[in-house]
Amino acid sequence: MEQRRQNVSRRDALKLLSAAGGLTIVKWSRSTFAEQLPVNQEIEPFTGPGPNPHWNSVGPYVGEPQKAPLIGLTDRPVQLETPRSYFRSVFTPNDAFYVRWHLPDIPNRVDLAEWGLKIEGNVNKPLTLSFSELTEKFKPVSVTAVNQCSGNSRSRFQPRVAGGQWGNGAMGNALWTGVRLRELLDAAGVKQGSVQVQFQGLETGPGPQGSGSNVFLKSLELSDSALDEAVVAYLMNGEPLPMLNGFPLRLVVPGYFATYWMKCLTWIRVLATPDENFWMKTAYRVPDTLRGNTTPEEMKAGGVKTIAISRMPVRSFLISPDGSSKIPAGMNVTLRGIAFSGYGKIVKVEVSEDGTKTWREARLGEDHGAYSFRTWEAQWTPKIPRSYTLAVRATDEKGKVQPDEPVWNPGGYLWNKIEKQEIVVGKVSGGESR
Ligand SMILES: Nc1nc2c(c(=O)[nH]1)N[C@H]1C(S)=C(S)[C@@H](COP(=O)(O)O)O[C@H]1N2
Ligand SMILES: [Mo]
Repeated sequence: MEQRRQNVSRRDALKLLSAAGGLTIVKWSRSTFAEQLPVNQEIEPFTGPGPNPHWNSVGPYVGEPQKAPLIGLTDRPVQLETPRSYFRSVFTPNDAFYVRWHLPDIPNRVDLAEWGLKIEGNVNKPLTLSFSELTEKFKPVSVTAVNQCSGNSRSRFQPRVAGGQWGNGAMGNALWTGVRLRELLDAAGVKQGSVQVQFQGLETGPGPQGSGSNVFLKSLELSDSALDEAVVAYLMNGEPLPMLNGFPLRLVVPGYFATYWMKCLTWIRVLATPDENFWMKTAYRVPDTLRGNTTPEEMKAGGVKTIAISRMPVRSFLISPDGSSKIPAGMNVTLRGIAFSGYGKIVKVEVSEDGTKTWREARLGEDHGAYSFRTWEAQWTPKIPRSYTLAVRATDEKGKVQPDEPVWNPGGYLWNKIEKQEIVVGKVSGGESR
């Protein structure tokens, strides 16, 4: 027992204890708490609409409990986008991590003394596990993985589609620590003939008009290999999860879009028949075509076969420079950014300074695992003062490379077109006047 638990450092264990004691109740009143937020010194001032105004969505900075000021998309349910500058670090800080909920009545407190994780349905031995049973009786494991909303970058879709008009900041990367989902399922004993496992969190409230759904439910196939890597996480970057990101427990499905990453996870339900609830049967489905592509015309004509969304296609981003200021000609600039893929390791990142005509390889940063952000950097010394179109594209270990063509589907999912950034190079700084 002692041996097994050494995966979690003493520091982590202490934090957990304080989570179980001091933080058992995370309480707030939305309206008052927001004003009391400490100003985060690391936040950069909004640099205004530069030549590339829409890396992030356009919205006011809002303060929510346990959160740095983030870009507000909607209030009820709360949706917050992470500003570009936070992606300079490979791990996204918990207080800057984006937030997305579907239903308006989200929990604002969880009392761990009363809370328990239920494993039920088509199992031999239904279980209710207390928070300390979860942390003490099961071996802690950690995985670094990107959490990205299926609708990240939806605001790029042409023609526009309904849904949160995210820029690129509905994503984040964290070290998740918790218990293997398979171990929990084994503890309860999945009965023969079971097909799926369903997840439910603590919130309620009316879903979309006419959907008849007042709980958010997501399910995965029991035979899905993604389940082998899934972790039920109680730590995010070594800290208890912020309430808005799913305290005290969330599902982490490395490589999969975040729609399956159930927050405030409280029910794990083994199903003997496929889940046909609104969030599986109607929402979060993509055309069963290459890249999930279709057209408004095909949709109107009907008959587009759809499948439940799953893994995230390969993406990459230039984080700095961000185009908010001119670069003097002849100056050496380090281009920096991130890349990731839900299909595995990033094997190559290339940059272009002529809008995708020619490419050269960037240097990859430290490997934090197949489903993590991978940082990259490249040197660039623009000699001629003019405007440049930088572009970045990544390739994953399956040989999938980002395309320069947009994708379109009615849900606004799976965007992974090559990102471009205008950079203005000005005259040599200082030199000419001396
Ligand atoms: N309980 C619960 N979990 C949820 C959701 C939700 O509405 N309720 N939304 C999912 C979707 S679609 C996304 S994009 C992610 C967002 O995770 P975050 O808010 O921690 O960034 O949570 C997922 N888990
Ligand atoms: Mo999402």
